[in-house]
Amino acid sequence: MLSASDKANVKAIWSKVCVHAEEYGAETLERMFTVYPSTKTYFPHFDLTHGSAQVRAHGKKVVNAMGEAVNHLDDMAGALNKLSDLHAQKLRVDPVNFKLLAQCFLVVLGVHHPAALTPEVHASLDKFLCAVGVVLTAK
Ligand code: ZNH
Repeated sequence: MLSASDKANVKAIWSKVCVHAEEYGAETLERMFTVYPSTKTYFPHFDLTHGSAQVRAHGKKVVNAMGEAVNHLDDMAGALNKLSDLHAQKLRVDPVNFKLLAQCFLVVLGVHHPAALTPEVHASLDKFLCAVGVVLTAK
């Protein structure tokens, strides 16, 4: 469960993240595909080369979906309901991959916002991303 201070930490750093959804999303995906190549198997239909327009567009969608969760921290399951169906029933993404994506996203935030990513904010974001993963794999 996210505490009140977790929620405040996530909202605060999100104000710096949301304006870079496409850039940070694409960097996150590029790291994930490079560091954990097995994750590429879910995207056989994508051009995964550096700078790919598909990766940029998908990265933006992913970060904006996280933003929806940030806007509904007290009802993430409701906010992500349709996405949860999509991931569980259609895409059938193995839950381990959510941890890998979260890990890469945290690295991207650390690169771009080293001062903002204090240990406390890091911990709150880790809990938040874990909660998003739980919602998207619950079904
Ligand atoms: Zn996912 C899709 C989000 C994770 C895989 N996704 C998607 C989308 C979104 C998302 C928003 C779009 C939808 C529509 O269009 O309707 N994801 C997300 C999030 C997360 C995720 C938020 C976390 C946090 N995914 C994930 C993972 C994976 C995935 C981990 C693996 C690895 N997704 C995916 C796919 C897809 C998606 C494959 C489809 C793509 C296309 O386009 O085809």
